[in-house]
Amino acid sequence: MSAMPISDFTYDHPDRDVAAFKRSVATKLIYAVGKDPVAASQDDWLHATAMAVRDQLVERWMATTRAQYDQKLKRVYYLSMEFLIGRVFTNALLALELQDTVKEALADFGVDIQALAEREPDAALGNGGLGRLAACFLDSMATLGVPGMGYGIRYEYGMFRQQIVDGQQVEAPDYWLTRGNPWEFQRPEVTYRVRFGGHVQRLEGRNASHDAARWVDTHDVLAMAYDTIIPGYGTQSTQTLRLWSARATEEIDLSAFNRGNYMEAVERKNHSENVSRVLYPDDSTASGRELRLHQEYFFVSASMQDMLRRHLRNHSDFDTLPTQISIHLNDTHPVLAIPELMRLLIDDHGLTWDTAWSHTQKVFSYTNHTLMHEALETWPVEVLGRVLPRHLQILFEINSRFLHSVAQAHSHDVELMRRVSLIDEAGERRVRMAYVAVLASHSVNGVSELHSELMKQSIFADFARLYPERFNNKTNGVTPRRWLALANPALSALLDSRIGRGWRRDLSQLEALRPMAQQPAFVRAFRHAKRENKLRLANWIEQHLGIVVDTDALFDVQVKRMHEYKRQLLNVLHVVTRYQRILDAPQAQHVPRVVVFGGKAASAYRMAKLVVRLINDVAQVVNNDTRVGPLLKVVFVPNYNVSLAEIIMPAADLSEQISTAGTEASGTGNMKFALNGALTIGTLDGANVEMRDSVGKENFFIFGKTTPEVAEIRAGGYEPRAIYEADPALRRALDAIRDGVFSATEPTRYQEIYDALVNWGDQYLLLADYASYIQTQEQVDALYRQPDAWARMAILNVAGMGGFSSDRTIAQYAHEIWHTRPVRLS
Ligand code: 26V
Repeated sequence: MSAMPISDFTYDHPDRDVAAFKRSVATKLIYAVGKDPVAASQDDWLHATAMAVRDQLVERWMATTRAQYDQKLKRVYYLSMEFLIGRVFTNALLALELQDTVKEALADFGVDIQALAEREPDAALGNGGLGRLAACFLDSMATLGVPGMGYGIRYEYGMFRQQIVDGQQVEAPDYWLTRGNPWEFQRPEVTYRVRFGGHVQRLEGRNASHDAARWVDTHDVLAMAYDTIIPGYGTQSTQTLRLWSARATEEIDLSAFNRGNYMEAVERKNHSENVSRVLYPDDSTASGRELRLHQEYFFVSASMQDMLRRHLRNHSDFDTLPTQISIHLNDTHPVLAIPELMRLLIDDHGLTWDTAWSHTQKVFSYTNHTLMHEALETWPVEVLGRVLPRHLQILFEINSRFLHSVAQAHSHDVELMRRVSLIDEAGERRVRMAYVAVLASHSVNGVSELHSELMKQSIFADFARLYPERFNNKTNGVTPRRWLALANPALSALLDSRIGRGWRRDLSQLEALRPMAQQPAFVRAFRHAKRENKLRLANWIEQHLGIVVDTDALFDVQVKRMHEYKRQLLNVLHVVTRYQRILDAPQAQHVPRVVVFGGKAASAYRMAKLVVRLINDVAQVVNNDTRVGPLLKVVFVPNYNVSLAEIIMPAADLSEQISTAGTEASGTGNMKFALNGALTIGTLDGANVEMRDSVGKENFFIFGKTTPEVAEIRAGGYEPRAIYEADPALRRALDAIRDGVFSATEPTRYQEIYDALVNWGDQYLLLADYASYIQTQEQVDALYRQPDAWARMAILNVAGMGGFSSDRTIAQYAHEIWHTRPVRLS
């Protein structure tokens, strides 16, 4: 390392004026991209501009890192299998307040900034809510100056691209790195060895610590770091996202090579590097595939080694570990970090079991993101024992000590011990990863008030009795930078002109809008902004899908992953009912609607895929029925992702948040819609409950059974067929779907959907909520007939959403769980 102080170091400091920026882009284009400007493509320009913008972030990044060291701050490590970042370019410009400068600089080169921005591929390293939350959290941690780092996997293939072919979902790979990623810094010198397989030897002899063991004969993979700078807004402070990429330990296996088997040698290399190849595209079922286990351990082991190395650079031992670091588990996917820390401290650094365990419990905290049984991770003991024998041993030891303490405290209550054991002994023995997380963490939180309560009553009931002080709630939030300032320039400009620009860093300032709901001029301007956003979406729909929609119609939107519990099918039932009512009375005064759907189905989730097909089939029939005309249009937006969300959310009039009460942990799309001035039609589920309380129940369309009612109905022998038979409108809609009205070439295509609801128990209670949903949709129509009243209500929604910033969420994590202080930058 150079001993030269930074002040003596000379380099070309990037200036921020247009002329300097032009010079910087031109230099990048020629020397880094290696392109003659006359031959440069849009992508070349994008690459050069991105690198010029990145330069502007680097000084902030280094200053932040330096200040964190100097101030000896406790660091937060956020471990997540997913970071659904989306596009980086426009967000970086926003953070640097360089939007106008870069626009002008590029215009001088004859390059259109917006066209460039739209060429950037999304960094789609996540499935849905959980991954996007991690991205919003990094943004807020950067903005608030929380010291630390996000750790994850640098997947080569992100979330699959969804194509709709003949109305059906077809998955295509998302190779997002084709043209290179200008935002990342490869760090070949930050590489760790991650071990798999092998077996464990107990240590004998006088020097051996009683607890330590030796893990030998392993197959190893290297983890190489790639760093991305996450800029804070309105501050010099930044965050780091460190993603691990798998590399083979030797470039090729020389022994195989020498035997002349070149192909085998290359295959082995590929095999190792497969670990970080692809994101598992399923946010609903824990499928238990072995590659997934390899991924989980791979990134967790590299991250733990990295943290301990950093700690030992500044501290002589591990006594200070609990006051210096905090490790947060984003769901159970990184739970192997727990036995990995134990292993490193005991086997590699010679700590005793008790000291290692005490440190472990102090540093870890855990967030649960779902109560859905099929999404809860468990790993077969057999698989863990084969892939990670030492970790299985450690997990057994943790369990045995834990069960011993339970036995002592609860007079050998065997039933209780069986229930809380980290090992599920029923059938094939499995490790319950969520229980490991709860046992080893000092804090366990849910993501909305309702979810955090249900968590204590259901999956963690026994643990909540054993360790009540661990459990708490941290209601989710979303970053106002991306989800308002970037996505909605029209509304942002209006807000700036009336309440100033401070809301970007303090979203509670939206409260100041409340009185403006009564000012006709403001209401007019607000409606104008909404219209602009609707026009933008309408243009997108016409250009990409060839469907012409009326921008005066009510834009009714449901975008999220396709899942039965989210009940896109209930929405379809409303659409069909509406269609039938229009056919009954084509001349009546119907409120025109555009119903927009978007979302990916897990590739093996048959029912979800069938619903995608049904939506597309319904769209086909309704949109081409001349009797309906502009009164009803149905649009399925293919390949819903972060960048499409940025166009869709601001254009919505109505946000559909209609999951069965008690099933959606929080939702975050619900927040993005309301923040952008949509009204919500929703159940009392997840964060909808708190949103309604914040914006006022008179400004929120709640319908359907509550969580206790749902439980009661399920307990009391639910009979969906009786509801079907008693409700003519429902019956008519379901019969049409069953009889092939929307699938004339194959009339039985949707028999299964009908059966699932009417004959097989309607697991998510669509029929129980149908009547209430339809009735509430009628109230929505009635309000939409009074545009000013609608707009006033929408304004009150925006005004009430200040509490749902991820800045608020992160501030709570920082104060109440991590106990960190923000970095100070001069
Ligand atoms: C599970 C699995 C199983 C193995 C394959 C890959 C994979 C990926 C993700 C998951 C867990 C998904 C849990 C999840 O996304 N929960 C959502 O978290 C959001 C943020 O807290 C919350 O707003 C949503 O309500 C909740 O569904």
